[in-house]
Parts: sequence; structure tokens; C-alpha cells
Amino acid sequence: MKDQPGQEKMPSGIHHIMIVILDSGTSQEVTNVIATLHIVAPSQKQSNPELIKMKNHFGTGVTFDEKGPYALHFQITKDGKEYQSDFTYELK
Ligand SMILES: [Cu+2]
Repeated sequence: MKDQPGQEKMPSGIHHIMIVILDSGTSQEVTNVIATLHIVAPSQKQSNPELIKMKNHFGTGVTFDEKGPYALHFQITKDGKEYQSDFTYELK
């Protein structure tokens, strides 16, 4: 995808990762956190794409070009507390 003048610049990559963080008490979206993402590809290649704050969520663009399972590890820091969440995405 090419950037078009006048359009919001989208992160590069062919996959768009979105993380919406909800407060479990109020179900409101939370964006005043530090969020990091660590990805381990099927070949064990590691990357740390920068998460960009996008209105009500965090997002980034990545390219998954290897077949197999990707391990996605999110870490969120809010008010000095750390929260972690792990996901697996399989590219077939
Ligand atoms: Cu986004």
C-alpha cells in the first residue's frame, strides 16, 4: 500500500496489529499507559515494533513473511505496575 497525500500515514507492513486496553472495572478504553510489543517469528527472529497511540488503541504495522506460529508478547506499564499478555498467531 502506498501513502496517498492527504491521508493519515499508516504504519508500514502488511499486517496491522491493534491493541485495545480496557479497564476491567469501568470497561473504558485506557491509553495513558506505556505499551511495548515483542514478537518472535517462527525462525526465532525477534523484533520490537514500536506501538503508536491511535485514538483509542495502540497499533503498529508488521510484515509476517514466514509460515508458522508467531509469539506476540505485550507488556503494559500503568502507574508503575506491569501487566503482560501473550498471544500466538499462526500464518498458514
Ligand atoms: Cu490503528
